[in-house]
Amino acid sequence: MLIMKRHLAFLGPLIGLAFLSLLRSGYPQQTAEEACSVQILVPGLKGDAGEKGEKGAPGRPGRVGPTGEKGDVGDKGQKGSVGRHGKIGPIGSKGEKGDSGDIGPPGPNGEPGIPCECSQLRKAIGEMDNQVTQLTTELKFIKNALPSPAAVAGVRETDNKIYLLVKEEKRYVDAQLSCHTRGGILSMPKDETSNSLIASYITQAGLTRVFIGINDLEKEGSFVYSDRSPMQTFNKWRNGEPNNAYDDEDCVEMVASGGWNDVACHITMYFICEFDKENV
Ligand SMILES: [Ca+2]
Ligand SMILES: [Ca+2]
Repeated sequence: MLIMKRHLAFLGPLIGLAFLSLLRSGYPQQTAEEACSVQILVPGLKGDAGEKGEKGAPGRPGRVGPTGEKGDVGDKGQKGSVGRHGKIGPIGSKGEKGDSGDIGPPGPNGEPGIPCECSQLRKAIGEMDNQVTQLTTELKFIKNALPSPAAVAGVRETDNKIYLLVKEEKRYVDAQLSCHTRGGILSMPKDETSNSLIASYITQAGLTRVFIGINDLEKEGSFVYSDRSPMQTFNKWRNGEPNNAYDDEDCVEMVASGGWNDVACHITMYFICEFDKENV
């Protein structure tokens, strides 16, 4: 019966409507029992207010509000602590030289020396002094008596060089050795002045050619002077030279006109040595 009542409660409004429609359509024939069962389905009076429920869980956070207006500038903060040391700066310019210090006290006396046999040394030094005096006198005589020392020896000279024509027929290496033995070097014309001087020297001696100090013995085609310095822009190669003829020309001759030609090193001819005036 209870289950049925619930069904009826659900169907109440529908049945109520049907009941009303029956009244309107002129079918009032119904039993009292039927009317009673329908009346139970009408909603009851509103009940008393229930007890207050327990406090609910906190709601979700609300949206972020709009940015507020800028506030006034706050008071100045307290002074911070001293920072770390900065990087070392660049080295400054050199300062002026300071004044000299006072002269220090004299050092202690040294130990007594060993007695030497000086008499022989003194004698030798005395003899050398005499020789130097004698040579100086002779040289003075030569300088005064003749136009120039160069004329005496038959050499040619510039401000800082002396050139000597050696009239001995030698191969290139022997010519070079001969110049070394004399305290010089096989002549190295490195500019127009020295080249023309050597050329006129050859001409005046009635010669046609001499060895000069240029070669490509170490590396074919790479000419160097006899002091091993590489050839600079200055050169006096004759037309078509150097041609390394027969694949056998590594030494250099100068002809009377001043031109250069590479020749075989094993042929012999006169040669010209040069000397630094400082070393003579
Ligand atoms: Ca050559
Ligand atoms: Ca040649």
